[in-house]
Amino acid sequence: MRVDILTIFPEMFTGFLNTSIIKRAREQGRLEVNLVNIRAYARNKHRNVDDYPFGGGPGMVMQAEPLFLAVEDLLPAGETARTPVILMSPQGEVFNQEMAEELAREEHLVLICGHYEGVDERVRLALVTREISIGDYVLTGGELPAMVIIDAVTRLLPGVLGAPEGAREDSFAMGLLEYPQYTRPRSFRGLEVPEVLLSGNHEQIRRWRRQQALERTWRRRPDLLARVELSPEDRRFLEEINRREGEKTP
Ligand code: 9D3
Repeated sequence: MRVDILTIFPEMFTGFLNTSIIKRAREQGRLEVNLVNIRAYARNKHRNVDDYPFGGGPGMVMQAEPLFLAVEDLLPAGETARTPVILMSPQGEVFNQEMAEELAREEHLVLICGHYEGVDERVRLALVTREISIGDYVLTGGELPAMVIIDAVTRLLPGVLGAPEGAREDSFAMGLLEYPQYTRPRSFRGLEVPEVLLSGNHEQIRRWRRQQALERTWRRRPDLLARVELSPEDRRFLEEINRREGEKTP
């Protein structure tokens, strides 16, 4: 997959792109990242890419022209229809695992990182095909959100994680939060590893983990339970917690 990132702060990406799994994916040629400084497309001598808002008001607005010129440079006419041009924006659709899976199936993405108080509306109207937010909190720009998306998408690309199950088996893909995990030593400062995990009884271990995941999800993220496939045994277990502690399950 190729990802073009349009930003006025390309240096923010260097640590991220040169670390761990993202670095390896790039070295393996599974991820190709092209950092584009929007200022390179500014036509005034101070390389400004923002201006005052028409109608007045606080702050500055990112201009349309540098973003149009940059995207037109990156996408040949035939590719504009196929390639998602994504604006990182607090007003976007909230990012989730399903969107990560969808984006991981694309061959090419263009991510635009906004800054200042906003972006000229004509960018949305005539350049951008999708707007994505990473959640309801206020950041200073779209660079961290772009990294979040690249991170979530890259680990889904074929061959990036060792085993192909690696990506599928974990909590959000299963719809439940994870069960508690332990490693050596068995006893740490008086805190013991649950006996069942030392028992060697794999059926009991499987059931304990499933129940821990169910109980943890019920307590912390009951909203997730509505979309999980529950076995009759799962339902009996959740009904038991409900009886003890109150109603939260469908
Ligand atoms: C007065 C300015 N803001 C009203 C709350 C608008 C605003 C514009 C730009 C607020 C933040 C930003 C910078 N943030 C992003 O560009 C951004 C973002 C975010 O702040 N939170 C979650 N996801 C995203 S994606 C891009």
